[in-house]
Amino acid sequence: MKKWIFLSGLMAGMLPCSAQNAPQPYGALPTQAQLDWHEMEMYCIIHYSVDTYTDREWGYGDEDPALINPARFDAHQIVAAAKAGGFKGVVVVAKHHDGLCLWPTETTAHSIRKSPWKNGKGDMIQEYREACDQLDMKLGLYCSPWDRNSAYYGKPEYVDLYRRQLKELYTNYGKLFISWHDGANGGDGYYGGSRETRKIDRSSYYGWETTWALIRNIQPGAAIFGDVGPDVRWVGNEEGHAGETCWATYEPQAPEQGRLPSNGFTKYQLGTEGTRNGKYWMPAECDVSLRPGWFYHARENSRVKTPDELLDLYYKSVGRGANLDLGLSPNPDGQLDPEDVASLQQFGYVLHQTFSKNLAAGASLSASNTRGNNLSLYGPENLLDDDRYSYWATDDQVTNPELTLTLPTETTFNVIRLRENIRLGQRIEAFTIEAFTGGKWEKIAAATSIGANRLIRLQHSVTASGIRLTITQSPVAVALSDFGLYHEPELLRKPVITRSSEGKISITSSPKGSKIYYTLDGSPPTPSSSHYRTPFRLPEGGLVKALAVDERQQSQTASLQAGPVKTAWKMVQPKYQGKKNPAEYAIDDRPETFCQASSMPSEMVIDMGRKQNIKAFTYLPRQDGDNSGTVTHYRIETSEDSVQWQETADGEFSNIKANPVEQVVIFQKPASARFIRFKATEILSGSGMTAAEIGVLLK
Ligand code: FUL
Repeated sequence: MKKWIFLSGLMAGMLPCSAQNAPQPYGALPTQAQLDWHEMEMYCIIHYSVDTYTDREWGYGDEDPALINPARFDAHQIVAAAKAGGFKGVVVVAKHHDGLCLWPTETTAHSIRKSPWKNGKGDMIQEYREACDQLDMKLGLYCSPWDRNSAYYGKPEYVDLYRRQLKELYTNYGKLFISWHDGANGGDGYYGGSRETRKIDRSSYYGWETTWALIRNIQPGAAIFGDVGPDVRWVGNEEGHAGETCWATYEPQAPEQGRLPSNGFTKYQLGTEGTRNGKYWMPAECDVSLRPGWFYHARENSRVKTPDELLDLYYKSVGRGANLDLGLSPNPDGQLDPEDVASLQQFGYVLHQTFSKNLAAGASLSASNTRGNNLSLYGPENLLDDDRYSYWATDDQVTNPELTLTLPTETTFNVIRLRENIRLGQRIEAFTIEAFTGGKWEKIAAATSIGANRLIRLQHSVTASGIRLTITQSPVAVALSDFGLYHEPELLRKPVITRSSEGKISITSSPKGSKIYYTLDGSPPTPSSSHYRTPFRLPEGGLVKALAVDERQQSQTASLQAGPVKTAWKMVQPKYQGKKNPAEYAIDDRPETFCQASSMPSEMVIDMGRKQNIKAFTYLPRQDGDNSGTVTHYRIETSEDSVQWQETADGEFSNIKANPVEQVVIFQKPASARFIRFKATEILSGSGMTAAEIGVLLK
């Protein structure tokens, strides 16, 4: 019986529709490479290169390849950690914007051949290939189109060189699941020594149509990712979440209407939802790093995302029909830090615990309609097998069917999963779920867009003996392939540490009732550390680490690096910048407000009230989703008396447009200062700089 259902389900998806009276496919449809990509659900992206040693997010292009000499580079350790997290493959950054090639390329001298690692005979991409093969993981590659090293960048020769790099990578390292193309383009760089700014027209310069044809020719099974596809689109943020409603179809906005979209062109108008009935099947990838930045920075060691943060992102990406692409950042030794590995492992463990058992298995199913009354081919039993393409279908005119599951016993669950047979397109628009609990039917959930996957994570567990699914909106007959009920074990969350503007530290934990322990000296907290009972004052700031413990579990450690209180701080200059976003908003300790200067160059001078020993400066860009006025290049000066000034730091806030997290500038040596001047030498757009919060860290 099982076998027959499997075969017939497969045939229904593959044979000419009329032969099996199968529903007509609806709208844009996925290719085989896209179907394979959907089935992966999660993979990692690995950033390791010169930035790992220079402590930057984007290299300038003049870095010495000799910087790369890891003592213990171990592709196996990195890929194994991804596998333990439940990820199905890795995308390796073979060349980032700095231009250094991690494989022995013939196209440029700026490569791993110039590094002392393995006497210039090493090949990191080959080592990842071997690790993936050993661990049964898939491999994908990212070769940055923007190259701040190449003298040819911006000229036609570079496009040819870039294609030769892809040819080498896609010919010599076996089968790839994805060809990953970043959308960051042009700007200042080394460019063979000319050290200038080069701008390109992102819609025409790269000749993407030709490059895609080349990729399809060498790697026909690889999905091509770019900001705007063509196979997989960027979700529009680097925070790892898709829209609550998320369509796998997409239609780019003008001026690309009517022709194939090109990578990078509409990057910041992407939005997280896609386009209902869009012309192309172009599902979203949600990329986000396990750490705040994509590359390893020791200062971010206490901010590795915890398993519960990863779970939250999982439900907001994979749970909305998108894929999750999690950034991993090997350290200068060439491996992942133990904290990163531990977080991946626990995340993988909880996923496994949750999804290895479908609690709906064994239920008896009854549908208000089954296509042609053909139960063996289109009956609801197909929802409970492991085949993503066998499905329950209704007659053409039945678009609001109901399905009732009677569970063998009262069952407790907190996650619901639905999937459509996407070989027939994305059809269902909305549905509701009721549970038979306490002797009556109760609505427990309602959601939109299903597609490849829809997960509903309930706030509280529900115990029920029956479940009713009602499709409330669908333009055509339904073709649903999976229905699952799961129980996610409850994790003791890491505590939340906050600091009030008066310098009071509060720590809370969830679920409530656990005990909290903390340290203030940077050491990891344990149950013998100080026991937190009530908020305490920490006016000078510092590093707070906390841990929650209950009778069953111990949480991950939470950390907060707090600066000194700003109650005595004064904005010396500018005095006032309009009613709406005054300069003082940059020092009000409220990240939701931001100041906005009216012209460039913009600078602010802050009086911190007294002399202090400052080790770092922090800048939080505006957090309202608009990036106008965000500072990309800065200069910081400090002074004890506001007469004599010293230049303390200058540089670039790389990748701040796509990833607007707090930026920390650590000074070469601590500065004794009462006054600080922050000057924006370049901003993203708009007339003057914006800042949500400016701060310092004390020695
Ligand atoms: C971005 C790049 O600019 C970042 O450096 C990183 O590689 C990320 C995955 O894509 O757009």
